[in-house]
Amino acid sequence: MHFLDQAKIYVKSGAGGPGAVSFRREKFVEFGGPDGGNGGKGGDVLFEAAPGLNTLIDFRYTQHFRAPRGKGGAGSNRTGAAGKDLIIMVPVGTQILADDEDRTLLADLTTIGQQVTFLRGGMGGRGNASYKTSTNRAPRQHQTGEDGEELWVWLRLKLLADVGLVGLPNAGKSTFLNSVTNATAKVGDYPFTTLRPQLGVVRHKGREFVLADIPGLIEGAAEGAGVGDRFLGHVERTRLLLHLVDASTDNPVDAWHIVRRELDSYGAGLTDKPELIALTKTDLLDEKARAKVAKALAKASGATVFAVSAPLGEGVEFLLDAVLERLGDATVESPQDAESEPSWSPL
Ligand SMILES: Nc1nc2c(ncn2[C@@H]2O[C@H](COP(=O)(O)OP(=O)(O)OP(=O)(O)O)[C@@H](O)[C@H]2O)c(=O)[nH]1
Ligand SMILES: [Mg+2]
Repeated sequence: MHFLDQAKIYVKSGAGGPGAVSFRREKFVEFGGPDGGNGGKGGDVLFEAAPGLNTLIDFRYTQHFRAPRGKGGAGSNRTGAAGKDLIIMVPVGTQILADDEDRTLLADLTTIGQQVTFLRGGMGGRGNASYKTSTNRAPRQHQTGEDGEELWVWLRLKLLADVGLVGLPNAGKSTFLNSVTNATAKVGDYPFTTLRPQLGVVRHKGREFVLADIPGLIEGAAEGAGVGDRFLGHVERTRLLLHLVDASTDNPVDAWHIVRRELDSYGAGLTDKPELIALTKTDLLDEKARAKVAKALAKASGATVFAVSAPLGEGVEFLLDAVLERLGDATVESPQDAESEPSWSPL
């Protein structure tokens, strides 16, 4: 499936319908008079966070969104029908940004079903009946109806996950995602196997959380090297970064530093997030080499260094325990585990 996390669209709310100019003239009715109704209100433009969407790809094909205008008023004091509101469905985690230099945040859709009224439809114009006064019994005044509002905006999808995997290309991020979730991310022994972020749900010890796998970072990613660093937006809102370092590379400490520098260049508080560090591919090293690498990395980072081997499943449980502990109350109870618990019975 195609993935797109940024799109520019045009939105316009409906104009109000014009007010009517009309007079009541009936053969046997003594008193006529103005009876032009008001125009209907134009449709609003709303955004709604829909479940089951995880890309903005649809916006590559449709970029213009216009809510219908209100209908005009009519004789016999009939108000025009309001234009129907236009609801634009977006994935959860979509931000709506202004098309200005700062990309000002206008709206943020973070929960399923959340709706934001973004542009209001124009008010309907007044019909001539509403201008009737004791001195002006036959007004021909009316209004045309207020214009709708229009705007170009950027949609930016920032996936919502609890934990973000970061590391150099080939660090084993996707392999890890696949080993602890139901995801089937592509794995390959070449850099940049992963080109789009992918989410998976980890179920561990009766709790669950969402893990995000993103493309690898290389030196200079902030300046566009490799596939750049824009996809870091997808880990911006995580509570924890899980930094994977390939234990079998020449210099794991360097690898860790490179990624930390790129996280720092990206900004958005990524380096302030709690980080768990784990060496991967420890099956490729003997015990002595493994201990040496872990020690050097612990010294450089000042943190505990975990070690995993995805094919052997070694160290994975222990690492997940640490992730759960760091996430604390942020995890939710796993519904699957809750169901499998035997139900209580007095017998
Ligand atoms: N021996 C061994 N190989 C591993 C382990 N984890 C990953 N690999 C291999 O390392 C290579 C890269 O793994 P990926 O999971 O694709 O790495 P990645 O970090 O997702 O890479 P990019 O998507 O390119 O950034 C693959 O050939 C994997 O089979 C491990 O624990 N042990
Ligand atoms: Mg990958």
